[in-house]
Amino acid sequence: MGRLIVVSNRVATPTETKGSAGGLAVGVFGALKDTGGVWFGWSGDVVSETVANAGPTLETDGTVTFATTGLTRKDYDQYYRGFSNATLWPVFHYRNDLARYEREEYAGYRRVNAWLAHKLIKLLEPDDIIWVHDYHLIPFAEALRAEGIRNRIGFFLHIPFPSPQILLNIPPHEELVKSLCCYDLIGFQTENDELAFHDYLRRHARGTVSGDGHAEAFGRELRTGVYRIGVFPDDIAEQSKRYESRQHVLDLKQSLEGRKLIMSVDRLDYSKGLVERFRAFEALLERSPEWRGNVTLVQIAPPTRSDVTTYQDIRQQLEYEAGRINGKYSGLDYTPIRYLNQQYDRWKLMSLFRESQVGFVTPLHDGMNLVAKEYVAAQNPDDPGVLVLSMFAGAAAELEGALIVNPHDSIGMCEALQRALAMPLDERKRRHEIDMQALRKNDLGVWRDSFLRDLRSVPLAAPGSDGSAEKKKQDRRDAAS
Ligand code: ADQ
Repeated sequence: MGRLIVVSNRVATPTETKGSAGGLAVGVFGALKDTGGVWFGWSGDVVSETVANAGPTLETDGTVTFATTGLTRKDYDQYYRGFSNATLWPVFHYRNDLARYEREEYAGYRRVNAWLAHKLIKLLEPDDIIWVHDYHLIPFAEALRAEGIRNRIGFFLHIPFPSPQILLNIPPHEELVKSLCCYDLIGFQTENDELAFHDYLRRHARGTVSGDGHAEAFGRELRTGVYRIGVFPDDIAEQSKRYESRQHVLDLKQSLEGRKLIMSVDRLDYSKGLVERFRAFEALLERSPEWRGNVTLVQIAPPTRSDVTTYQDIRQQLEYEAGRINGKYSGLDYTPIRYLNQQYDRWKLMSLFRESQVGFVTPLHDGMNLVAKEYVAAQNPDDPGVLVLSMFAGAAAELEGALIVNPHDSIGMCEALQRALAMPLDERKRRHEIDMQALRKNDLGVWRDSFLRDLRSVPLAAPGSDGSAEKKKQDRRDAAS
């Protein structure tokens, strides 16, 4: 079996791949260890042109090589901060109102993809399979193909794929989808995302799609599939139990003085619906006076992408909302919302989840949302908390035991909180068991292994072939005759 080459915008360090019980880094690293291979991408550093052009820097751990490169300031601004996070991210999360489009940034995005692909080629062997992750790297396979690479290349999109009417807002939408069609296999988080992609191919690219996920467009044949990313639930359960009596949990418990706890954890991002969530919590205090002074919302939200203007705006808005609501409902010994802009260690988060009565996860749009899955897995099965989950998180399709809400309906969310806070033990246990079964059935290993199995089964383009749909069909006819 050939090696696995993983390509992602950021590469986890060898230490990060070992430090947590269920992170994506651990899942991907597990697959790399099985076959040996390379994890290639940006180091996270902004460097001079000389340093950027010198890389990649190689670090090995057993049979796995971590190959990273820095980006120049211009590349960072155009590829990462610009087109990836100020155009693709908002549009793919249905926020055209927050998106901007600059031709130079798009040109930079394609240039960096081509530059990265060129760097990777030196590390490739003919029977490697290549697994590319996420929206930063849509043109990556096309750039490899342009340099004559014929290996199997798969792509997994971690975020939603928008419906065509939304995607059309990005001026080079056709070029982007054409680039996607250079992959052999494209994986989506949910059926809705896959359908939206098929819809684009049929209606805007004169493509064809067959029931089994085979598609043909822009002269290329490819496969698509749904691969729901998961967690390792039993590892998380074990971790949350192991740390439940640590000092940070005891401190929190003591400070709550018997109040119920609602927990929310997100990156500080406008797609996560934090403002709407704060307002739903406000509605709870407004409409249910019995909960005033008796329930606390802890929102952990470390800032990300803070050099993108829209992220500075959402941060300001949240500070205002938290201050306003706390001003209205605080007492001398009670603060309703504890809003923390900090990154926490995973094991700490899991044990805090276990301590809370409600997990409040209400993104406006989210590819999957692993926090929702982690919250369920971290619960004490004898006294579990209740997950209140947005219908627009990919996880909602799997977690039938959660109370599903519309994040635009603050009264609806408030009613779900009321129900969750008052839910009898029997019902909580039943709902938790349903969700744990779903998490076990489709854990992180299933996600990874099924994607890689499907990628390995894609027919390889014949030597000398240009990999086009026509040539592949001819190869099949030749093989059959
Ligand atoms: P994210 O948008 O980052 O990921 P999510 O899946 O919820 O969203 O979180 C990823 C991880 O970050 C989780 O393991 C979580 O525990 C951790 N995390 C979040 N906030 C944290 C904090 N304050 N401190 C420490 N850790 C924190 C993208 C897509 C999602 C998709 C994932 C995986 O946007 O839709 O589920 O990729 O495919």
